Amino acid sequence: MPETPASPRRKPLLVSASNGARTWRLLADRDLERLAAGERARILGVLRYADGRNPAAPTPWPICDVPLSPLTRDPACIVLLGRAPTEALRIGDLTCRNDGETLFGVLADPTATAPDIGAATYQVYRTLLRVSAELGFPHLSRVWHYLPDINAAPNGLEVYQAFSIGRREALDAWGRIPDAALPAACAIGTRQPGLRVAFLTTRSPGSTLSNIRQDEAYRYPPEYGPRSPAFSRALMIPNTAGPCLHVSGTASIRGHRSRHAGRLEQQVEETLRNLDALLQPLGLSLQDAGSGTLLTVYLRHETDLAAAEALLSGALRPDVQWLFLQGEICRRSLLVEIEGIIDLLA
Ligand code: 3EB
Repeated sequence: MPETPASPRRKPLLVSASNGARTWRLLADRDLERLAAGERARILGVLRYADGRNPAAPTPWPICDVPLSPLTRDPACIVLLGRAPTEALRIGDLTCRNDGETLFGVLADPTATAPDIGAATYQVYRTLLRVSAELGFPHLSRVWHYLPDINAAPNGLEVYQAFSIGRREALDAWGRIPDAALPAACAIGTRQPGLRVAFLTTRSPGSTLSNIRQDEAYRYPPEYGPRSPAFSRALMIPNTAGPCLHVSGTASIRGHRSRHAGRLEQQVEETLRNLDALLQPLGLSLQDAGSGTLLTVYLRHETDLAAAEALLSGALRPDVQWLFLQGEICRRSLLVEIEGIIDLLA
């Protein structure tokens, strides 16, 4: 009998010992000081998660100080790294940093509250779109949105829906971004006032990914709000150090419907299936994700941490890094949302 040929390996992309292409680090903020000089020079900016009683010290980089409690380390910083040493670019009173191809910045409206989130979002998005174009990095790749009381409905309209309207109207007024090129995103609720938006934009366009298990969010039917949410399921940033995939907040949604209302374990499993389906067109599965992968996991209830962590540990390679945060998901029935950065050659 002829020997069966070894099964083809279809995954080398995510597996390599090299750290050369890494676009992120996950650190406690005291460890920012200890980053090696070479990496320190490549910092584009920081997303810092802390309970809000403990504000960030000033840094030479844009920092998005998010009042969400990390559940496994505190405070936690996601440090975004460029492919080369970065430099500051100033426009008005906003300072962004760039590496020649990618730009990072943070826009906040610190006093925005639930009733005025639509107007605040519109203004912040107008600024984001104008600034990134004026600085020469017009392609939105990834936007992080943190908004107060996301599940409240102070004017008879949910805060998340008002946010979606403000974002959509600013994009419509700008008129230059087709739906198929919308950025990867997340939108998470905090318990403090203030709209906080962090963004990555690029000189040349990235490419968006769809998810075969999920409708495009920008085509959700009106039952989820008068204007549909303007984001893509994922976006691949071309980076000379290696491609980097930004995965949007992904939840227990099939098509456009929420699944497994109130059931944590089933929601985590559905979410992992969605993430797996997202990677499928790349010839990859979640099992292939290795040390180039950072997942941020938002849990509505801190008490779900142990169960969620056990499920993730069972489904992912041990060298995947993750960060658990307590935050509110945009649909009330959802208990968990997972987003990620996957450095494909790291
Ligand atoms: C979803 O799939 C879950 O409005 O920017 C995930 C990621 C979600 C981004 C956004 C919303 C957003 O619809 C919610």
